[in-house]
This record gives sequence, C-alpha cells and structure tokens, in this order.
Amino acid sequence: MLRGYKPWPEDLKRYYKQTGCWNGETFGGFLEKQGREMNDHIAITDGSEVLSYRELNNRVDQLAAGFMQMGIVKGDRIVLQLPNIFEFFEVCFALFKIGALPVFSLPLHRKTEISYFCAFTEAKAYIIPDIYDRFDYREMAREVKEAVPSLEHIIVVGDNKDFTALSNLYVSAIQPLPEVQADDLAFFQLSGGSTGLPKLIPRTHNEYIYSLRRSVEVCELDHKTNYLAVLPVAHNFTMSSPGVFGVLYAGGKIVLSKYPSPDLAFPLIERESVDFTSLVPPLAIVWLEARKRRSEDLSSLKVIQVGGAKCSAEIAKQIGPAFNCKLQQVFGMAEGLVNYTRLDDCDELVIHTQGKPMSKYDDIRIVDEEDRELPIGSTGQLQAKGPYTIIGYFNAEEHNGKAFTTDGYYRTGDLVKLTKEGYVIVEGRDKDQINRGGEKIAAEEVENYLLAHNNILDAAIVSMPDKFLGERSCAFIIQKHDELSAKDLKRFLQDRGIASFKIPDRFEFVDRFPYTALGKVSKKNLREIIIEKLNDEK
Ligand code: J2J
Repeated sequence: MLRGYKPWPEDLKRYYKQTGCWNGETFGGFLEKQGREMNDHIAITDGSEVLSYRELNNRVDQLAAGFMQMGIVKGDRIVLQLPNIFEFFEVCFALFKIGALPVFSLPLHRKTEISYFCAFTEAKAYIIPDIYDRFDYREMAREVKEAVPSLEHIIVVGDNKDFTALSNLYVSAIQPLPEVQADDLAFFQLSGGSTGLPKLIPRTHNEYIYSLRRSVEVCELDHKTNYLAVLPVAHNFTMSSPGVFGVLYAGGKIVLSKYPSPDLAFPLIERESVDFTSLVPPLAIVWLEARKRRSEDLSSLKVIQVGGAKCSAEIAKQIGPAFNCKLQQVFGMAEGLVNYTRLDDCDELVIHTQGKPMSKYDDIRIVDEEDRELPIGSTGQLQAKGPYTIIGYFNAEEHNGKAFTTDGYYRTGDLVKLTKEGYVIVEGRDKDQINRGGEKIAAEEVENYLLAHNNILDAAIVSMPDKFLGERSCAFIIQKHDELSAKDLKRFLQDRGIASFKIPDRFEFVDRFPYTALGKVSKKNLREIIIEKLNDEK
C-alpha cells in the first residue's frame, strides 16, 4: 500500500459493492472491452486524424509494454502534463493497464507546481509535450529535474531533444501486464485548494468508474455521442462529468480541440457533428458573442454544459436559444460530488440552479458553522459523502482532520441552499479560494510565494468581482520599504514559475490590514475595500 494513502474502510467497500455502485471494472478492463466491441468505431479525432477503439487499445498495449521495459511498475507515480492530444489518452490508459498512477497536472502549471508534484509524490517520470501554446516544456523539465533529482525519466511527445521520446516507447509486449484490481488506486487529481500547497486527490478504479457510469446515464451519452473537449482534458470536469473518459466508457467519439476559441471549436462542431460539449462561464460568454458573427452550422449540438464556476442566470438564459440546444449546469469538484441539472428539467431549474446530486447514494447536508444541519431553504456549508467522494487527501493527515468531518463528510467549502426539489443553488464560498472563471486559486499558496519577497512584510489575496470572469484576484501588500510596483511583483511571481492564472490581477499597497475580533486578517473587509475602489473607478 502506498504510504500516505488511506484506503476505503471495509464496511463502505462492501456497501458500495452490494449496492452495485462499484462493479469491479478497471480502466484497462473497460478499454479492452471497448477495443473488442466498438472495434473500428472512432474513439478520438482532432478533426484530421482519427483513432478507432481497436487502434487505441492496441497502441495502449504497446505503450504499456514500453513503459514496463523502461522499468515503470505498478504503483509508480508519473506526473502527466499533456494538452488535448491523442497521446494524453494513450499514456493514461497505458499507465492504468500497468497500475502506475498518473498525477494529472494542467498545461498551465509551471516549475514551482510541477517540482512540488514530482517531489511530493516521489514521481518516477514526468511526461510533457515539446512545445504547447508557445511554451517550451523541455526547458521547464530541465529545471524540474534539477530541483527533483530523484525523477528518473522525462518523456516528451514530439521533438524530444535529449530526453526520452514517447514515440520510441510503442513496442510489442514481451511480458504479461500486472494484475490491476478495481479497488486499487488509479490516479491522482488535483484539488482547487484553499490552503498552502495543492492537495492531491487519490482515486480508485471502482469509485471513479462509478462516477463515469452514472454521468453517462444522467447525460444520456451513447456510442453515437460526439463530444467536443475544449477545456483541458486533465481537468476533472472535462475528464469525468461525463467528459472524455465518460465518452470512452459510452463508446462515443471524442473530438479534441487544442484551444477553446470559437475559431477552432466551431469548425470542429460542424465537421464532426458534435452534439455535446462542456464550457466554463467565461467561455460560454465568448461563444455567445462569436455565435452572433460566425456562420458555421452548429445544428448538431444537443447539449452545452456549463460548470466550474457559477453561471449567472443572465448567461444561462441565452445559451439554449442561441445554440438551439439544451443547457446543463454542472456543479462538481475533483474531490467527488457532482450535481447536474437533468436534460428534461424545466427552464426554471436549468437557469436558476446548479443541479442535483447525480447519484441516489450521494449523501449531502447543509450545516452551520458548528456543523448543525440547517432546514431546507437556508444557506449553509455543503458537506458531502458518497460512492465517489473521497474520504481523505493523499498524505495530508493534518489537513484531512479539518477538511473532513469525524463522520466522514467532505467539507466542500461551498455555501449553498437547497430548493424544495432538492436542487442546489450555489450562493458563495467559505474557503479561502478565488474562482477565476473556473480556475481555482488557493489564496494562501500565492500569499506564501509573495511572502518570499524580501521587501514584503505581509500579503493577503481576495477575490474582486468581474463581469467576464466572475472573479479576479487582488493582492493587498504591506511592504517594508516603499519601492514596489505591481509590475515588479508580477515579474517576481512569473520568474518563480507558477501558473499564470494565479498571478494577482491587481495589487493594492497598504499600511495595515483590517483584523477580525479574533485577530485574523479580515478578508471580508478587504473584499469590501476593493469593491468600493472599483465602484469609485467606474
Ligand atoms: C458554482 N461553483 C462551482 C458551479 C464548480 C464538474 C464540474 C466542475 C468541477 C470543478 C468538477 C460550480 N457553480 N456550477 O470537478 O467534475 C466550484 C465550487 C467547487 C469547486 C470545485 C466536475 N462548479 N464550482 O470545478 O475541483 O467551489 O472542480 O467546490 O476544479 O468549483 O472545483 P474543481
């Protein structure tokens, strides 16, 4: 058993198996089955090249053999940082078949985050594209390797320079694949986080495949589905709600778009008869605007999902009519619980709520600050437990004590209320996080990066409202000597190497922070201060 991983207790395992939620399937097993049954049906396309289910399964087997030959074994952690390309799937499923564990980082992560993921998980390999979105990942990999010397392999998709080329690892199998059980760990997802460093979310085959199966049912996918992936496939939403893994589970076709812009996405929708896709709210706004001026035939679209951040009713209202399709709101989290509006729900629910839990085995409650359950209709903290909601982060015992209740509920940090139909309305958040158009920023993480600056005495980051992104981030700074500018601090953070979305949008230099009665920095007051300033500037 991997150190730092707390497995599901036996009684819960038994319960979720008895109820049929966990059906014993593994990722490798289901791809194998699809390879046989779906055969020449297209699994993945990028609009020019295609890969059938049989070909995908064969390439996965060859790659699994190559990984084994280079010494990757069951239980090894492999940090994966690939955009929306075929190889993402080949690598994932090859690792799943061996029982090695992908750690899903996002294309925007930079050397600070990647070095941390590699060191924290004691990763054996790090897999990257050569260049993506004008960024050379090989240069970053060199720095990561320097920071984490225990990392054995850097594997590159494309021009490998002096690293290992992924393309050389497709070989014919000479040894059998190891046994992988459905209760085994399959991979690590990343938490949006609210404290110091990003937390890692351990997932087993059983629990995650249940969430795929149930998502496929709720979203009514089948082998005729043509799903367009525009958001990064490594994100939990695009991966599993129902996402690209849900599509493979249903035997449908994944259409990969490297970028989410309508210039790329709309022609793909037309050419590939896309009927289903997932967006974050700011992207929905961009698509709505583009729809007015572009001429592609998008009549194949049946469902547009919007999730990851609150979609305002004003935007929600426009999506159905503009694209002549259904809107589905999705309120989920990489830790588990996913809520969907249903495809036959009335407009009132679809426009004004964030859906209801996908499974009847999801157990949710809304509580006050002392964990006392609140009556329906009151706003409180959402807690969740169920067959696909984790019971602990990886190797984070102290944090787990705070993030989970003693009776096993995950504290989502979201403030919600329930409608009489049992639908969730997201009202706010009591976690120290900024949701920048779906991209999550743990305030404390960025504050710590800023505190490493020798002229910063204290830093506090809060959200500020933004019409397009929903929220942006504002850093309040107390400096030792009056000499810093916003530009200096942006450069300081960039040089440190962190994802660009974490760099504060605005810096406010102040002499002191407001404090709560308990002596903590009052982020509520800071938010009020910046809102007032923004209003004055209008
Ligand atoms: C308001 N807040 C939302 C929504 C997520 C499906 C969909 C999304 C995610 C995801 C996911 C929201 N309205 N519709 O993993 O499988 C905020 C909440 C939540 C946090 C989780 C999936 N949808 N949120 O966004 O792990 O605050 O997952 O707790 O990135 O995003 O973020 P993340």
